Amino acid sequence: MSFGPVDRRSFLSGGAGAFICTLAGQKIVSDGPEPDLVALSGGIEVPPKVRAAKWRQLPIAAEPEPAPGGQKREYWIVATQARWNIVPTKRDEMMNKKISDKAKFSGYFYREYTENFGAPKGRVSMPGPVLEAETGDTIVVNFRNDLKVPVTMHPHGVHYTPEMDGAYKGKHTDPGGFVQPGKTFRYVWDCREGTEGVWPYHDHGPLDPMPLYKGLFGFLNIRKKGEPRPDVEHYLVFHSLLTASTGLARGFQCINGRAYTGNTPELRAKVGQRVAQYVTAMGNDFHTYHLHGHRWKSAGGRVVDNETVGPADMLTVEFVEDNPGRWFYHCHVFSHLHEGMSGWYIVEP
Ligand SMILES: [Cu+2]
Repeated sequence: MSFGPVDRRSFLSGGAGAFICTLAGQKIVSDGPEPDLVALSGGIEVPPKVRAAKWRQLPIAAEPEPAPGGQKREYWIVATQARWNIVPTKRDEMMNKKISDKAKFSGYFYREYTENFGAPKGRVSMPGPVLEAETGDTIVVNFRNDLKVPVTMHPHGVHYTPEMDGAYKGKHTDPGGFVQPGKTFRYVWDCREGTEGVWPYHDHGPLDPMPLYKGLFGFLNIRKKGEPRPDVEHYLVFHSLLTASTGLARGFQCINGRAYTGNTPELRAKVGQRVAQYVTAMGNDFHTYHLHGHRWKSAGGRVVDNETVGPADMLTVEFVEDNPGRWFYHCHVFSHLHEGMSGWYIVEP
């Protein structure tokens, strides 16, 4: 375990040995041992408003109402722990080689359930479910914490009151910023005019950022009311699974929790389709999103085929598909690319 400052080499190589955070007095480095988050959370004082909350009398704060013509989009989300395989095929199809490193760990996930937490909808996924709404709607998230540590859901982009921020704020923390194991909190977010776009959501509880490094992140997609959907949408998170968050012998550079071509999402589209790709980053690093055989207009209006995306930034790549074939998408930071950050994009004629 190293405690040195972040040097240029370690920063550029994906944060080997880099400082991540200090939690309950313990310094955590990216390639250090996995800290015991349950023990660490025991060393964090439960904030006064959290202790005093009447959890059974929800909602705790006043809920915003949808605008006229809008609706409540209600979700049931559970934070849960599950085994996750970073390299299920044990191969890298880009370099056509075997990846024999151990790659299974215990991840944290946002998992969607049917109404009233009836049953899980599908398998766990990294990122968590895409929460969709239109401008004028509200998003209601009934959030249950099945983990052994306090976590939250913190949204970007939408409008919310401080009670609905889902952020730990020391002694000023509201109940939604410290959802203890076994508790349920109802977040309500206002998707008013001006909040349209694709945004990340993620844990922002007292152990932040460690739960994010184990998989607690997802996407919000707020569409402008009445605006047509693209034909195909791809959601990508560029992030690292560090030894400090997996307990594995090495770190992996991941897209949606998987590393190496053949394991990362296999994106698909057909010629003529309107494609939208939403790319964000979660972690210590900046990444560059590169897509072979294609180009798009950056926010500044320049035509690009490679674009930088920083932590919690959102890159929207839009184009009409015109080039059939088997293509790569990948991060163009070379060490990231060769530690797993690449995938297939398959275009049918
Ligand atoms: Cu990268």
